[in-house]
Amino acid sequence: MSVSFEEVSPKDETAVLHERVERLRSSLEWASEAIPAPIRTELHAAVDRCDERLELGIDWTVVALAGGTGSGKSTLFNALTGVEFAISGVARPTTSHVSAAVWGHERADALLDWLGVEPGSRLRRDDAPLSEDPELTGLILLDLPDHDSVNAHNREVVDRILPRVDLLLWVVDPQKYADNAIHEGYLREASATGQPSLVALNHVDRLSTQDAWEVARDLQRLLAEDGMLSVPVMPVSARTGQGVDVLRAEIEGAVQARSVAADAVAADLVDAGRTLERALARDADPELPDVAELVASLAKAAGVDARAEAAAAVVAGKASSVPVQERMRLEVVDRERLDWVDAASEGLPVQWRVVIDEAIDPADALTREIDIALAAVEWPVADHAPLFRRRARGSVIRKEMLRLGREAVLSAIEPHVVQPTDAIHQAYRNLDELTVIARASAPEQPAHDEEPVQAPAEAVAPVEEEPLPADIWAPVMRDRDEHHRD
Ligand SMILES: Nc1nc2c(ncn2[C@@H]2O[C@H](COP(=O)(O)OP(=O)(O)OP(=O)(O)O)[C@@H](O)[C@H]2O)c(=O)[nH]1
Ligand SMILES: [Mg+2]
Repeated sequence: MSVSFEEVSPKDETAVLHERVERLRSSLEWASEAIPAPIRTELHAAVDRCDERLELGIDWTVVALAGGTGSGKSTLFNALTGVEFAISGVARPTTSHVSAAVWGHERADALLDWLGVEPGSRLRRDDAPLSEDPELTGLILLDLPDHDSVNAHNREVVDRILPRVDLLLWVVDPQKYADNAIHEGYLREASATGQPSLVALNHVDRLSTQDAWEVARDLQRLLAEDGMLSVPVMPVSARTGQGVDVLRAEIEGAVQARSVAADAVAADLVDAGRTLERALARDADPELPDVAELVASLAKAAGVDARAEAAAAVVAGKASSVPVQERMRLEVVDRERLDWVDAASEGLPVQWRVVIDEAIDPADALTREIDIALAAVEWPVADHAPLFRRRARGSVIRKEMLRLGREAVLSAIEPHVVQPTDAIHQAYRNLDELTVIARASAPEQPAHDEEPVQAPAEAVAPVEEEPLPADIWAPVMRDRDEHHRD
């Protein structure tokens, strides 16, 4: 038995994705208030979904047959498995619960539970002679209900399960391939979110070869308009079995090539990044304000500088004593704190200013912290020095007092101001990193976007000139460059 799929153990990939998901989760926690609630909910759902999917093992590839009622999903499921397991029929809609076929030695129960497949709807290699295809090891094939069902329960099942699927296999029939419901409701979405997809044009045994080819070309054109420029259309007949081998080979390729599940998780994260873009400012790079400057200002306001000068004066014999340590003034801390918040949130959306403001200690708490820290300092004793050492001793004690005072102030603000600001900046950068990835992997816009009303007549002409391919069962692919020239 080949275990080639398992050999491509994508452990490192899982680890990297796990790390990213974790970073995203903690960034969301830090930044929660800075992100509008609906976006936050969406992001949390994406994070949980990715987390759960990674947890369940990306060495399984979940492929789902999706499409309208009667397009032949269940029949195709049976053709691919070689077992009459899914119920196909003439009463519409036929399927209202999900069936799964599992090609693997393990049971994948946790993953099937997560997908919501009932125990009685799981077909395993041990239970039945699933098509003997070692190349499919690791595949979980799902037969879904119809996506645009008259039955609300069916639609709910599909909408719940689709985001959890690694590879979508859309099954369309020649009558309904152009239906808006599938293009607008699903294919554009799958293309926008980057969810790996394949498209099978079923029922082609009912068409002449010429008609099948024309429908496949037209479907390819519509897919390009949906943004699916590199998704092949595979003509098949689930009833006669024509084209099913090509489709199976395509699925094998997906299962074997690398982890489709990892791709799906990555795409999910990229999509989360796109959602996030709405909540982040473009090209903002938060900078930590000057900590030394803040410390120096606060220390000065607390009288540290004046006391250091006084100590030097005592050493020089120009003063008799060093004044006592003053209490920190609340209004000074308040002002310095606000300046800090302003500088720390420069260039960021306004909500982030609020988040930083809330993350750092309020002024009264900071004032207390600074007072406590300064009161705990063991200050050097300033006494008269012999004449010839006055200058040097004065300078040393001045510097030492400044150093001790500033260190004390720093120790008070570091955990309550600097660290929380830094954590929020880090959260912002982590989130922004995701939007950068999302922007980098944005799908190519179909050329037709610029002319939404109608494709120009000349765009159709070259299609008609296409020679009929020798092998009608080969996937139909529209050349990208050709598309751009249209
Ligand atoms: N001629 C022909 N008939 C097909 C083909 N595929 C499916 N059928 C028939 O079309 C009807 C519907 O097929 P199903 O497999 O139940 O369709 P489905 O997509 O699962 O439908 P729902 O479960 O209602 O969503 C059945 O009578 C099938 O025998 C095909 O490729 N060619
Ligand atoms: Mg069905």
